[in-house]
Amino acid sequence: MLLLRHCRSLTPFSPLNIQRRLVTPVVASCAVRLCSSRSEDQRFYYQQLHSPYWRYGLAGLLAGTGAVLAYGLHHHKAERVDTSVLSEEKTSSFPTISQEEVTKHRSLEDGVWVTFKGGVYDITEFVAMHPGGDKILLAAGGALEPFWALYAVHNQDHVLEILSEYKVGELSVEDLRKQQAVKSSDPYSTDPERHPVLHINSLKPFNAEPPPEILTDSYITPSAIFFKRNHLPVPQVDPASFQLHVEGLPGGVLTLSLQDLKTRFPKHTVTATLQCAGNRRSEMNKVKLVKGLNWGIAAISNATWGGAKLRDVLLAAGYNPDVAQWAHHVQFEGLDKDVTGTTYGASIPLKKAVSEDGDVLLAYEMNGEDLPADHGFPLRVVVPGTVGARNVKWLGKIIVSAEESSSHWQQNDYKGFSPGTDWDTVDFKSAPAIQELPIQSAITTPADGSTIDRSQETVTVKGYAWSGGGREVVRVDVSLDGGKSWQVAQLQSSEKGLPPGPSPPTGQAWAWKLWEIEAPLPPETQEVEIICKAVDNSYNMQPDSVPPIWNLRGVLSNAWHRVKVKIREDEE
Ligand SMILES: Nc1nc2c(c(=O)[nH]1)N[C@H]1C(S)=C(S)[C@@H](COP(=O)(O)O)O[C@H]1N2
Ligand SMILES: [Mo]
Repeated sequence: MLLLRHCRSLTPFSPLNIQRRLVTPVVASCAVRLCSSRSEDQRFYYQQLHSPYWRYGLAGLLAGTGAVLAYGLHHHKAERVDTSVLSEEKTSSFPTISQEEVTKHRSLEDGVWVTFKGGVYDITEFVAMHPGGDKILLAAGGALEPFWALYAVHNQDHVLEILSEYKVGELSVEDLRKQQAVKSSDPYSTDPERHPVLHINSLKPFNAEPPPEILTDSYITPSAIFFKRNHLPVPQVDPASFQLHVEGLPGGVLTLSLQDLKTRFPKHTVTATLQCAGNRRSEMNKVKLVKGLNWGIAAISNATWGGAKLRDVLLAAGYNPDVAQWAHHVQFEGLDKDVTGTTYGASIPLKKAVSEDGDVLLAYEMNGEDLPADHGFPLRVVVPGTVGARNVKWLGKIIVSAEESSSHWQQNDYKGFSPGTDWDTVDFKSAPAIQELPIQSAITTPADGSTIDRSQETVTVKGYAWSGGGREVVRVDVSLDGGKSWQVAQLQSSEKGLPPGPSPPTGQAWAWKLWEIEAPLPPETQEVEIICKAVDNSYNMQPDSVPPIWNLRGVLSNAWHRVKVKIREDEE
């Protein structure tokens, strides 16, 4: 708690955009993890930082591809500096600048300003000159601290030295004070703090995805940037009094505390990708308007979950094979409620729940730490290979039943329909609830609409690929000419990078594969259309275009992913 308050007080927020302000303690700890998962970039910047050329490391540090940070230390120092900034008698010779003014500077054209420890810096020139400059723009107009916390930076003194050359002012005292945001009676006022880099689709309830270009920077998605999909306010759950009720089995109701779950059952960890049914919905919207949050390509993330196996808990509650004679579903109820007291709920097939290989977890840990509030603290169900919606967070009750969950989200949502079905003709009862998701892949770099210099000769294309039901992605094909010719990308199936490690057991490929390919730029063209498509071990492939799979809710959007990139011819 203490840490949380400190964080808040050291981050100058933008008053215009309150939701961009937040950094959590979770960020701090995941930052360390992120950096222990190496990537080429990270190592590059790390080495740079410790070489005479460390100045070039700043791009990486600002951009977030920086090296390891002893966050606590940073934290301590930052707090001290802030206190002095807050004291009325300022001795600085720099002009006072409001956050509003800073916020106006978030592009190369308008200038790139950032704040750090109460100082305002104009880093336009720096951004223009250095590689990774485009990533720095993620922090433009706001505070650097949350980015440093996310990506973990140490050697702050060096960075401060570089920054000092660009200092243009001091942030106004009022704007620093605005950080102590006043909480209201808003049901969302107790929602946790979030990382400002997230692209927000809806603030209340909170729905956000990471920028694609950082999504595939690490095989394990840091919890702070893991996509967040809430239908309701985040419930406040006291872990000490928390109880999970397991109902519907011959043993009667089994009630378990968090402690029981942690001590009475063996702990398992599973690395599994979660994907929202609405991932890539925005591409369906372009074909014809659909109802739903306008997700880009990043409503998908990968984490290592730790907890008890649902199977073990059901066995403890009296499950035996006879139960399968009458029961076919396991229902889950969340502790998050709407104004009428209705909770979020969903169900999965009993077969999946009790299967030894199904790996369904009652997870109390995400990436080695307690579940963050947004991801279901203190307990959620993780159903590997199954659509996000069934992975019920803030889990309060499990019911073994002959019926599916009666919840709106099981019955009247998260189902697929024909492109010809509209809101007048749709009959939700006629379609099965989405469980296992189809094969999926998308390109995270280069970004759609970006420009590459012809002198580069090659382009590095990166992305993710995943399939539902534990089906393993076995290949990703990439085209640079709109689909006429194809090359096979290299797959990465662990934190260790390329090439991929051994395959998981058949039917238990729960985690995504990251992939990349360095491909020659096609000659004599000013624009390339880059396409990716993945293949799983059942030889399921993605459809080539959106119209044939368009549906009124915009779910299951998995057409070939396409980005257009311009090639700038060399001048002279
Ligand atoms: N209790 C509860 N569980 C929930 C939800 C919710 O709103 N409430 N959203 C679901 C949906 S639609 C998705 S995609 C995933 C998102 O999980 P995440 O926020 O951890 O990424 O949680 C699922 N579980
Ligand atoms: Mo979802």
